[in-house]
Amino acid sequence: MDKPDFQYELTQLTAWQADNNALIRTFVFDDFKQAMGFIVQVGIVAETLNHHPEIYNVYNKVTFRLSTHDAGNTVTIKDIELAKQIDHLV
Ligand code: H2B
Repeated sequence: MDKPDFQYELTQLTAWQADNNALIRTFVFDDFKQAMGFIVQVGIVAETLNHHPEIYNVYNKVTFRLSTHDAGNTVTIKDIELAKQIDHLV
């Protein structure tokens, strides 16, 4: 029963915006140093999961865009897992 689980998990990611086959969330920090530190933490998680976000940074803001390239740039359970782990870092 993969599909209902997937849809349920998606509804639990309230801080993420589902946009054009991707999950998107922007984090705002006090300064660039904190933003960089967060990116590095997310990078470690991404390596552990072998699933890598697109990362966009402007000074104290970091935006992650999650999609699965191997699945034709769609949102899969891998993106949901990465989003959950990113949320746990905050
Ligand atoms: N990250 C993302 N976001 N999507 C993928 O399809 C993907 C990945 N595939 N990280 C992984 C790496 C794959 O290319 C390697 C070979 O496992």
